[in-house]
Amino acid sequence: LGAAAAAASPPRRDFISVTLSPEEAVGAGGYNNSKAWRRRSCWRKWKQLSRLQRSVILFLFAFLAVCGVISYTSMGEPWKSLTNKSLDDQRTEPEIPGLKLANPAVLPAPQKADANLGNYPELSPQKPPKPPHVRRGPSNLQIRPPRGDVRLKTRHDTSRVIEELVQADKEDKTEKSVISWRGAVIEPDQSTEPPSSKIKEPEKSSSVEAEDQKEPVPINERQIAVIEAFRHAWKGYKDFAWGHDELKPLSKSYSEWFGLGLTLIDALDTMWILGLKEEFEEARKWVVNDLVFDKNVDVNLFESTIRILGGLLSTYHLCGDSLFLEKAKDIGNRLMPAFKTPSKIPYSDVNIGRGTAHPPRWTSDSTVAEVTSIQLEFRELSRLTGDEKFQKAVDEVMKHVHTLSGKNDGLVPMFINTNSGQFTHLGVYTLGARADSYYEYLLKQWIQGGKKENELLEDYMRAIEGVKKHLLQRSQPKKLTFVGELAHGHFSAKMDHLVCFLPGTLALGAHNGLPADHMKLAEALIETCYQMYAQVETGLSPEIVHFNLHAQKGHKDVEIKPADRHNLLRPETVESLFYMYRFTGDKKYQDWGWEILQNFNKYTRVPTGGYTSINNVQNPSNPEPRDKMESFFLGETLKYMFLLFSDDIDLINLDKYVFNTEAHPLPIWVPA
Ligand code: DMJ
Repeated sequence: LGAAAAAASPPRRDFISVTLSPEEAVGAGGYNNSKAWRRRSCWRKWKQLSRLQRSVILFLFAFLAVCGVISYTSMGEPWKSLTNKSLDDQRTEPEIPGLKLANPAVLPAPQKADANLGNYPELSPQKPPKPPHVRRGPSNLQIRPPRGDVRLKTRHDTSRVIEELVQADKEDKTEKSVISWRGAVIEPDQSTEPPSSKIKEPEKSSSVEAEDQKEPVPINERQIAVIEAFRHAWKGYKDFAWGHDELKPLSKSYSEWFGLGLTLIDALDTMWILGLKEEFEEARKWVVNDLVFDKNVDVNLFESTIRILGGLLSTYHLCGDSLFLEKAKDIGNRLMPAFKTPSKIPYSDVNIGRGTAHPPRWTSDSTVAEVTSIQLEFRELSRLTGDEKFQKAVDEVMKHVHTLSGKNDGLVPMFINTNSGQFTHLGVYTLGARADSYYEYLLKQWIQGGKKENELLEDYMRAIEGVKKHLLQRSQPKKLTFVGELAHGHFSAKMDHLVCFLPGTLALGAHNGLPADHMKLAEALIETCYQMYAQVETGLSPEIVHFNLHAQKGHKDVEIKPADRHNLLRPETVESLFYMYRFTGDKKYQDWGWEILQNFNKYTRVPTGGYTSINNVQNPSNPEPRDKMESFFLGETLKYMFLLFSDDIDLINLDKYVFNTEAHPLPIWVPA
């Protein structure tokens, strides 16, 4: 075939002829990219080849064609059977070992959402939600003791704890009941592998009807105060920043970050939980009519995952409206280009309109917290859609990070390179910015997946041991236990407010069977986080504190540097107070939260609507408003306040839901 083709080809010429037509001479370089130009150019190049070169090329083409015919014949049968299946059943990507995906896909058929407010009978601003299993009062709020007499001392003990937990989990398999929450019904799948639970169309099952007859837990004065605060914040957003990312309450305008209505999306599930029917409906209409992701805009992968994807997924679960799942799928797909890197460690930024991704301009590193705190959301998206690519991408990141060297007793550096996949800037360890939610998501993924993924638990347990060994210290004079930082062997008594997520996470771990000393540590740390507010003039915490390690006359435990004395309305302490109250029933946690809410009202509330970040928590007469309300104030801070003040453990039951790092509750696949 090759020889025949070669014989048929025209004889080689010894000269090159160049003919420029007017069309070819377009522009300075005489180049235009028209098809005709490209065709002629190819033909000329072909003619310039020697006979031998042409023969080789033709032979290669022939060879490839033969291979193609052979492989078509051998793959014919499976291909035929594939094409007979529905689109949803076609899985061309390899299966993740140990992962059974719902097959066929579990995405519920699109549900027509009602614009009519009357279709949310349980949603009322003045009424509490109707939870499935109403239990009242703190008497039910107890720390569940760790299974067996499990105590953690050494690494060997860590593996023993894991083994014991796995064993206990096996023994603990009991009949799981249907979970319901305001219409969304989830039937936990009894099979052992995630993600395989099936989300059903919102419908009233008989068990839900029975539960509806139970007495609702009335909301209390403090919860009403949270609703009032939310409404005030929402008023500012609605009046001056509607559909934009963040409210600037003083200048009565807005700021854009991604141009995707960030505050509105972040606040959707908060409105649902607070029972703000009208506000929710209005926001939903905006999502229907105005939320468009096909935009030439760069978004941060982590921030848009936790706020937008997380917010849409949790709203879908709470209200059962498939609109939110469709939007979640859309943004999820648009974020996927971030994973196309040499190492599969995602880039920090994605252009969601163009489908391109890139690292920041100055580096090819991503931050460790960012690439390891998108898993809950993408895993859940896989479970709901039946499309495994989302989970596969994020699981790969976790598996890779699990194997990396450069950790210090489970503590991770803050940066990871997207080309090499290795940690960079080694030797610096913090539980604050750039590493924080790595630790949080180890535990929460383990919980989300039904406590079966041992590598996650192993990494979490090791990390907590690392915290105890390297980062814990006590301050003077009050002997507050705090988490400092380690830089190349030097301890620094610096603690970000961000670290205050840790007591809540530790308490959640203890509630899920991890050692009781985790709860002890949580109790000590939440006291410290509270003191970061209580020892400051406005009663509001600064962004960063430094603890005194030596007693000095007239000095408190907490010192604040001028550059660190701002407060961005962050949620972490209130978040941890919520967990502590849920698991202990100790009212002091509610009282601390109440103090904080009052101080937010006193120093950050803007009379014309909205709340503002402030620059100086040490100056009650002028806290220097910054003119910005972060979306997480509505998404997280006020939501955790409302939950903290509630005595209804089924108001987002922590055995059925796990909160993402932006306070968006996602279902636990195999609930406890
Ligand atoms: C939120 O976006 C998330 O809680 C994140 O994990 C940390 N930063 C803010 C709140 O402080």
